[in-house]
Amino acid sequence: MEYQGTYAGIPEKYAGRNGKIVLVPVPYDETSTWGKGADRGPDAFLEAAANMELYDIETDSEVYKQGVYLTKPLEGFETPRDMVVEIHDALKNYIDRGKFVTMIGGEHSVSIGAIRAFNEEFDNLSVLQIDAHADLRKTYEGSPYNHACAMSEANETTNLVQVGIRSMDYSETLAMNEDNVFFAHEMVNDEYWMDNAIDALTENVYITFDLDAFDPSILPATGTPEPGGMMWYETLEFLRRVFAEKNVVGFDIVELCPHARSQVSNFAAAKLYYKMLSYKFADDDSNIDDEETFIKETKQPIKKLKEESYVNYES
Ligand SMILES: [Mn+2]
Repeated sequence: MEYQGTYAGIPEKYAGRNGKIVLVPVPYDETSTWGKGADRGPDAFLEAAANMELYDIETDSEVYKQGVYLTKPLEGFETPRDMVVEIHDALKNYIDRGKFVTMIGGEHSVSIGAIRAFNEEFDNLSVLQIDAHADLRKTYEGSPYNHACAMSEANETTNLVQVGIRSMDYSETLAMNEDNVFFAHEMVNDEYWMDNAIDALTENVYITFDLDAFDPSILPATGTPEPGGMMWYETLEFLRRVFAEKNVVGFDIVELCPHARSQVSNFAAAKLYYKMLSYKFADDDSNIDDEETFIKETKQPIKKLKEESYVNYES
C-alpha cells in the first residue's frame, strides 16, 4: 500500500527524500487487549493532517518547509518479533542518514523497535514516555512484544522517565524507578513536576507519546482510555520546554483508535504531531526553499476511510 498525496498536503518540493524530517506510519494492532483499531490510527491521523493549517501561530513558523518525507507504511509483519526487528531496521536506516525520524502508530509495542534503534544511535539516551499506563510488564499473554510490555526494554537499557501514569499492575511497581515517575494524581497538585521531569532527563531524549496520556475529554479515541489525564496546554507547555532544554532526537505518537462518529481525536493527534515538529525546528530557518508562498486552500484527504473500518463501541 502506498499513500496518495503528501503529508498534510504539502507541496511536492517539501515532501521528497531530501527533507529533514521522516514520518513512518505503522498501522499495527495485533496485541491490544480491549479496543481494537489502532491499525487505523495512521490513516485517520493523515486524513486529519491533510485538513490542518500549516502555519504555527505560537512559534511563528511553517515547519513543513524543513521537508517532511512520508514513507510507505511498515506493515505485514509475520510475528510480533518481526514487527520489532523490521521497525528497528527501518528507523535505524533513516537515523543513519541524518534524518529527524518520527513514527505514527499503531499500538504502543511499535515503540520497542524504535527505541532500540535510537538507543544504538545516541549516547546516554533518555526515553520520555508520556502515557496513562506504566507498560512495564516483562511479558503479557506470553509475549514480551505486547503493548503492555512496551517500556520494559527501555526501562532496562535507557534512562526512562514516565509522565502521566495513572494505571498499572502491582507487579510493575517492582520494576519501576519511582524517582523517574510522575504520577497523574501527584502532577495535579505539584507545580514543579515539569521542572523535576526535565531534570530527570539526560541531554538526548526520545519521546514516546501514548495518546491515552491525554484526558479522554479531549482525546477519547484511544484503545484504553483512563480518566484524570493531561490537558492540552499543560501538555504543550511541557513539550515546548523539553524541546527547548534538551536534544530531542526523535519521537513517536501511538494508540490512536479512530471512532466512527467523531474526528476530534484524529485532529488532536495531527495537531500534537505538528506542534512537536514546530517546537523542534522553531529556531531553525534553514528551509528547503522559502521563495514561494504556498497558500493551502484545497482539502486533500490522503485516503478515504471506510466507515466500517472504524472502531464502533456502540455496536
Ligand atoms: Mn497507554
